[in-house]
Amino acid sequence: MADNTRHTGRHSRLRRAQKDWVKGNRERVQRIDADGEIVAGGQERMRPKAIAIDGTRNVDELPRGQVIEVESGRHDVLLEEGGRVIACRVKRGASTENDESTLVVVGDFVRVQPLEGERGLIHHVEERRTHLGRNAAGQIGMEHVLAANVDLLICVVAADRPDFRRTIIDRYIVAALLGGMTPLIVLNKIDTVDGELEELLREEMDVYSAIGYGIFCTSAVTGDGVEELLCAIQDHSSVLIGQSGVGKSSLTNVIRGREERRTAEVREKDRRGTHTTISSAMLAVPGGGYLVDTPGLREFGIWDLEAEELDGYFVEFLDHLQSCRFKPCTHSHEPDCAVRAAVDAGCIDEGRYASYLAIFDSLKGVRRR
Ligand SMILES: Nc1nc2c(ncn2[C@@H]2O[C@H](COP(=O)(O)OP(=O)(O)OP(=O)(O)O)[C@@H](O)[C@H]2O)c(=O)[nH]1
Ligand SMILES: [Mg+2]
Ligand SMILES: [Zn+2]
Repeated sequence: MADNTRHTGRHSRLRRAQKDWVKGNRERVQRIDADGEIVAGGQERMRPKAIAIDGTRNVDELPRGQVIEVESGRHDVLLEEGGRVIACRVKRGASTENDESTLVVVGDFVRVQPLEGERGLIHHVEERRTHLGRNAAGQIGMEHVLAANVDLLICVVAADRPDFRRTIIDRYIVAALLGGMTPLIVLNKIDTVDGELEELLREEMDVYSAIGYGIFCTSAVTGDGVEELLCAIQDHSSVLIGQSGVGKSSLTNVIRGREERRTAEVREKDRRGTHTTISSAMLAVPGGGYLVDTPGLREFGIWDLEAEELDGYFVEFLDHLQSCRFKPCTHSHEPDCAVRAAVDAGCIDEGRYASYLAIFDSLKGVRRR
């Protein structure tokens, strides 16, 4: 397992310090006027703000719930008390304990003001224990969070597109570790290949089991490997991630034994999906735990990691890092680099090393020819 404590870049240190400051000064920053609106205290507009729904109550007294489904502006919240699900909107100026990121996502714990007709208003979003985030395209300084408070990240790729880029899996793994989750890798649609190609793909997957990650070769059509996957996720919370058409919703349906999530054929010519799933939904897993099905992604950029810190998120590099001649070493061109020596000696997989270089360059904003 990668050592998450290496995540100590300037940016992250600054954000942590800011968070600590806000926590320590919560009392000072919350002052509520007679209409229940927040009035910034001595420190202007520091977050988290406490919002009162009337002059006397603050968010801590509002019912608490978890967001179990998000679809274009509608957030279904399961209330802790009574177990009701209410359809919520987010209050303008709602407060959050998560800076620079998507305000409300599936899995978030929130404080809501129930309204008539099984509806409600989200006033406050609690700090996320874990999260799956990526770089938000076009939004500088914002993390696009896809799900929160789940333990396992299930990275799905499909065998009917054996051209899947390994860097995709490797990016998901880095994002999982950054967000405090354990990655699992699923090669779905294993029924679509046989013979040598199947062997080659299974070998590719073995690279991940060799470095300690759970791998599952599944078929949502024949049910192959699904029982093993179910055992691994039972009693845990997990989120499925992968490109459109790899079979996330189909797997969700077979795992749950019900055709609840809509699925659709991939395009014949390139086997790409058609972005069928439009909501992120948290669903119960038989025997315990829950699973979040998400819409397929086109791009997945890593958020909030300095290129120089990337090596700490490649678990199999960790034993070698101290032996590089230069410190820091980028493991790309430096002489006497222990990581490159380990690649040459066959101790580190070449594909993983190639992914490291590609991700390193993307974090640096460099394009390798
Ligand atoms: N042969 C085969 N087809 C599969 C398998 N899993 C899914 N499919 C098919 O692949 C297509 C896409 O599956 P979905 O479950 O909709 O894919 P998705 O990942 O949820 O896609 P988005 O919701 O668009 O992100 C459907 O036609 C499924 O029937 C599998 O294991 N084997
Ligand atoms: Mg889907
Ligand atoms: Zn090195």
